[in-house]
Amino acid sequence: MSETNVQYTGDGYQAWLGYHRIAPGNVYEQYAALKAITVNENAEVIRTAVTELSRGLQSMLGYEPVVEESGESAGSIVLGTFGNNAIVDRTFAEDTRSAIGPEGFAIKAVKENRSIVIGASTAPGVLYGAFHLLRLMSTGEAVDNLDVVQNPVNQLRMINQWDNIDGSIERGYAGKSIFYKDNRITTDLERVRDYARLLASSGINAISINNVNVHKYETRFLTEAYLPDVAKVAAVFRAYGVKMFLSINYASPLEIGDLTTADPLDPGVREWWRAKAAEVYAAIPDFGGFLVKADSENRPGPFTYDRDHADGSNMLAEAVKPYGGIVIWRCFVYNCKQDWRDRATDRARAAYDHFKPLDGRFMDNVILQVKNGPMDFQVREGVSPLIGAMEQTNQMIEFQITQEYTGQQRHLCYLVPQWKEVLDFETYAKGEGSPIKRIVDGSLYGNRFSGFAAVSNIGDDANWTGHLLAQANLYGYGRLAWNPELTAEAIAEEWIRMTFGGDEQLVRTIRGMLMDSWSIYEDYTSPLGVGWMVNPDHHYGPNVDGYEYSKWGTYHFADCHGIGVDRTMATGTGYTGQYKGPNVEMYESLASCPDELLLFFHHVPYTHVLHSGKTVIQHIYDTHFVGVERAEQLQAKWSELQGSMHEGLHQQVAARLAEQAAHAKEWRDMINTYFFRKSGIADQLGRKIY
Ligand code: GCV
Repeated sequence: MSETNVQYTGDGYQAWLGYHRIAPGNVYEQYAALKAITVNENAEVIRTAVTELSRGLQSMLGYEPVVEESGESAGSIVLGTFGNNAIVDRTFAEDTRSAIGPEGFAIKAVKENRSIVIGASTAPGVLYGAFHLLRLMSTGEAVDNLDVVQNPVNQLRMINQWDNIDGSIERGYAGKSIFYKDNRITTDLERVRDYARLLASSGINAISINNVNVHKYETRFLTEAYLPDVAKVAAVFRAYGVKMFLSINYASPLEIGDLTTADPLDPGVREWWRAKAAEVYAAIPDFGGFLVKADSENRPGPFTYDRDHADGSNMLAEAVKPYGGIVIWRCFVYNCKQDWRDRATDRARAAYDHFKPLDGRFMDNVILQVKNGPMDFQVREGVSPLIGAMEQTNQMIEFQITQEYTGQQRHLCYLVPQWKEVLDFETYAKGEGSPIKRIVDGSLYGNRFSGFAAVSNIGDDANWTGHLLAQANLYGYGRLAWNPELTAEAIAEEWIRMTFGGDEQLVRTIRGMLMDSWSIYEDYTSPLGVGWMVNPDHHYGPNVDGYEYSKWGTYHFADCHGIGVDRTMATGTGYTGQYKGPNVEMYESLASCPDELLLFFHHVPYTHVLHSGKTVIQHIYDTHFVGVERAEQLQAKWSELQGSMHEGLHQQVAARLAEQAAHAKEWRDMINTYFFRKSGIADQLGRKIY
């Protein structure tokens, strides 16, 4: 083990960029032939690529490559953009070059002189190519035959920070914010730079740096007092090809201006935003645009003035348009004060009901950002029927990397398999062949803007994510946004090899743990898609009736006879009618509704028999017993890995897995007892229910 290899400090700070020292043998000879980096361009992002390559090679091979401007020395990594570097131009034929989009790259190994050439049409493309090469090397792949052409599938690959200026993070489970300290934007940007490295290396190209719930002080980010510091953060991300956005408060003209209204149709308000946009772009010329949560969960918005979301977003879009800016308008809009006892007010319906009628009214630099499910990032829920329902509107999907409802980074829950399921979901929006991934990559309707957004899971904990293995979710999100066709297993494996090295037993074990973890978490928490069952406000831990907005009664409608939310058109809220084609009937009918979503769509007696052959109540008992056993097995599997990684890394995960196993029991006991008492039906296997 190398002394200089920081990965081995055991705190996990280097994450997947630790670049383990490679031992002689196998591919080592190929890698060690690479002694130089040849580059003749000086763009900032290309300089970043050189720094990253030097750093990676030094860590993996133990020597620093020579950086030279020209020359054809053997064993060089040549970097450049098309039309600016003779070697790059010679290496890639015209048809390859024309196949490379703005952020794509080509990599080719030149056997004659054991060189590798990375070519792209832009500097960010070169950086992505450099990270790709480093990924191949740090996962032990051969590089002597490389012939790669890649373009990102999604245009926007964005991270949303929910960080507040006081240093807290809404739904953050890994310490305090790395962006804010003592009510100021941090001036120590080292950690922000390291975050930018992590993001760019996994393919992310955009970030909003403040919470969508914009409070008093963050509203002032748009003023002279803060803009210079905001610009400094933007500069750090710029060097990594990551564009910066800000979340804004819709009431800004009142809060930081001297207007008496924020009415989007008021000429004074429109002028105020135009001037504001000019100020922001003067400070940050490549500013991405605004992210907006309006008229939801008590946030201000156009409803106050009897205007709708199209009026609200278009007014902002007009202001940023001259600069190429965009407005990302969130569709997480529902009435959080609604009475859950009234079965006609179904929160799941809200986004579609609000937005679908507005299709065609949004400017072409507005994107609607829609959560993957209609409720709120539950361990299991239906896919949002709004995605794909608006043919004439730009849309992007929002995932939640931070594990608000999936264990809060104390429990292991690798979310990539869940996201894959959503992306592969057939919507029938334009007939067969309309999966979610084709809607959010813009190809189904030919949208101008589209892509992925996700709520970050990092904080100032040494290992970034609290639970070391939760790093796989951040990495996996970026990789999936780059290419949704990658499998969850392949992404897991890349991440494991880069983070822990290539010991085969270790790779197999951790990959298995990650791949099982979502279903384990689902087993011992809320069953069959019904969701929630968490403690109010902080959302951690079991509380069957506890969700804050269920104060008027249960949200799952469990009584002594049955459980579940009837969302059918025949007898329920009519939500199933928001889907298209065969999906309507699939969810409407008890006979065809998939087991895992049964209670999301139907209210059934506890004795209802699932496709699995079990009754609902027996399924609840069984999964909760099995879930605990499986959580304990995670612990056992991890303990077998002791000695195959730095003890510090091993210990931190062992501690989290112990907490998870203990906590799974609490879930099991609380849920099983509740339903035993409610239903009065005994467990067929006679296990003790506490
Ligand atoms: C940022 C849920 C979360 C809130 C979050 C909100 C949103 O309600 O619990 O913390 O607010 O979603 O996505 O806007």
